[in-house]
Amino acid sequence: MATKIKSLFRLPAPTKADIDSFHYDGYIVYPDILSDDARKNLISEITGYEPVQHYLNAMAPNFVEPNSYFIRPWNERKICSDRLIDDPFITSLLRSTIGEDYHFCHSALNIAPRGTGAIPYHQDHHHWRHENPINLAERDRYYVQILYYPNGFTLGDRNLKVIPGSHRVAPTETATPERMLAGEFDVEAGRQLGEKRLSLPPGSMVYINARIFHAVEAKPLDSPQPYRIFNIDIFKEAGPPHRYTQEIPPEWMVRANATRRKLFTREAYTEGCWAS
Ligand SMILES: O=C(O)CCC(=O)C(=O)O
Ligand SMILES: [Fe+2]
Repeated sequence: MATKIKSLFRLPAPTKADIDSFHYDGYIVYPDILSDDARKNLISEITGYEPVQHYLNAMAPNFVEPNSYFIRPWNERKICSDRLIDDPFITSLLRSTIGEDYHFCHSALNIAPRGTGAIPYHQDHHHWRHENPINLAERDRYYVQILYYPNGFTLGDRNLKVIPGSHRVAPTETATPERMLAGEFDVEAGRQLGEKRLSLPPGSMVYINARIFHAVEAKPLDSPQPYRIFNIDIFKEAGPPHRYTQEIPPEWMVRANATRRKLFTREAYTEGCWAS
């Protein structure tokens, strides 16, 4: 009998409405989706990671710091963070949105303390702005970002915001977020494009098509939350490397089962890898 793997998530699989939202809006929001144990373990793994601990200790007690902590790729993953990569819920989400043929691209970790500045509207599909044949051919393939907010965020306090439907606009030089918000691409998108600011409780996740424009607001100096934790896993349809497709640490490969090995078996980004 097959053993049922216990999930870190409260839901077994996405619903039909979730998948529709992914295609129509370009993202799915899952408030408080991590189980209580998973959320607590993820937070303690991240804050217990030595460089993060060092960073947090150095800025205590006020947690006001001009520079946020950022690491990419984030390879020092412990039990819970490691399981995020192919938890049954994540596998189910990826299969039902982009299909079977995908790879793990890379990960990152960010700690944003009070005083962290805003991130302007951007897309994260790293092939779009590179005019060479490989990248042009890749532009319509899926590149999915899974954003985790273990301690959540509130409006006006390092909140994520998105332009729902902006993934439907062809990625040309003229398709800027300013013009989208001014209504110039409503016809192409098939809807009125506008900004949606999110607010999410601890243990939340946002699953996005990296073609949507998204941004992050600043963290005020008087924020009641000392720092916001953000970790991200990125997956891509099988194909050439993206800008940040990471080297897989050899020890990950050694302990990977067959399914995971398939996720990891792809070329990493290296200087010159796009030259044909
Ligand atoms: O910090 C966030 O909430 C999202 C950051 C972001 O846009 C990204 O990592 O691509
Ligand atoms: Fe982004």
